[in-house]
Amino acid sequence: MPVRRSSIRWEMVEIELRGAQFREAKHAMSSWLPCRGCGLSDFPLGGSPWSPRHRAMVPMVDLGNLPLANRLLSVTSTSNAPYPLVVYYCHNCALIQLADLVPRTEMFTDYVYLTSASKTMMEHFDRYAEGITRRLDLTAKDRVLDVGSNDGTLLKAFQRRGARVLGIEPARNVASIAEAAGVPTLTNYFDLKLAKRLEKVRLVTANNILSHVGSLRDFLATVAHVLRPNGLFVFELPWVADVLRNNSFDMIYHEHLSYFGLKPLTRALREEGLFLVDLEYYPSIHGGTFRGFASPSFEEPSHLVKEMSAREEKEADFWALRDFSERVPKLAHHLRDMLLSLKKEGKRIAGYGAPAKATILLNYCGIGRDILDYASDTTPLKQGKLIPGVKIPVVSPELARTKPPDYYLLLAWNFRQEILAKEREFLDKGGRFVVPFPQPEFVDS
Ligand code: DWN
Repeated sequence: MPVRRSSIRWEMVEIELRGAQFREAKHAMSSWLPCRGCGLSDFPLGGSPWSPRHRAMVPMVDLGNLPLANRLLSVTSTSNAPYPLVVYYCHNCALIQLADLVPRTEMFTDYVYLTSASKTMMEHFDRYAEGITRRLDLTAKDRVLDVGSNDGTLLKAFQRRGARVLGIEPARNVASIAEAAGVPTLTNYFDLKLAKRLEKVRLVTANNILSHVGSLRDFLATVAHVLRPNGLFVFELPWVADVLRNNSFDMIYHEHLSYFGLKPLTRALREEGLFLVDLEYYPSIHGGTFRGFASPSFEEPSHLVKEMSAREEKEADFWALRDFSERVPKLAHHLRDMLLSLKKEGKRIAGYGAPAKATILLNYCGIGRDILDYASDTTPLKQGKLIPGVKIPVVSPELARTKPPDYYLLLAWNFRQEILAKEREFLDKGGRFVVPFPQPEFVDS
């Protein structure tokens, strides 16, 4: 059943944790906001302002208290504060979201995720730039503004096709990687104050950004402000229907404030003067991603917008979320039991990848250093650090190859195809993968 708010009362959480660190973390959070999509916090029952009121936002999935997913620890670090992680459903607009917020400066000032860390994403964003350049017939006169531009991977692809570009990226360390690669980047959050200093553009892109945005409506209004009348807003997001269907609860973490379906998104866009006119769907990107095309002028939405919106009526509604909340703890137990059985047989297990998701999967399931020896990851910014909470060391693939495990737990499961192809030799020598979703399973050669 959906959790009740009372089950996450601060007092109880504190007793559970008894940690000074947690008390500090909790004070840093703000909570109990109205819905991020439609702005409603409660409905009058019966329609009169004097009727009793009913909460629009209901808590549905409680993952407990978990550390910040991307806050990898240095070996000597002691800061590892857990924060409550509870998913809410808005009965008014159907947006699935978090209501307890960690200050964004804690999460995005220094960042460890780089878009260029995988071949899959490099190729995906190259095709993205190609497709949009053709669709809009972009020329050197047009400027592309990418919000949350990370290491500049997408903008670099637009530059190769002759466009002028500007990135906006709040993480200083990541913005400087983009600058060093020749992508002009402002180290800022995207807001109206900043947008008023910018020229109007033909194309605004924001990939995997809307889920991270606290003031969603302000953000969309800012996009509308900066777009030319013939402009387009193009964005990618994991589709919440896929998260629910795949049981991928590890996509839920403090950075991800909203889990978008098309219905609440279309409504929020429309209320800020943007119309969702088209979609593309990429089932193998981040476990299922849609690319939205929103225009400042009204057009009849494409067939795919209508088709996916219709599917979502059942696949991302209150009941789908409730069923998901019941499946998650069962899956977590099952996965841990599978790994414990392997340990009993004397097998060596390591993690493959150290994505943000791994922090949630490992901490929620209770998969610690007694089970995983290390996690191998290609990102130099992550190597030599520890996964928060469980404190599993992250090592380079080169180091991992000197001491390969019998089993890899595929933490970067969204790159299954790329990774299985790359690890042919490990598989051919009898190594196996444990893939956690949609149900834990073994994969061998
Ligand atoms: O929204 C977000 C998404 C888009 O990206 C974020 N808030 C942060 C990030 O999430 P993530 O960390 O879960 O992303 P990835 O892309 O699933 O991370 C994969 C990790 O696995 C990277 O650290 C790179 C690593 N990797 C590897 O070690 N070997 C990846 C591949 C393909 C490999 O072969």
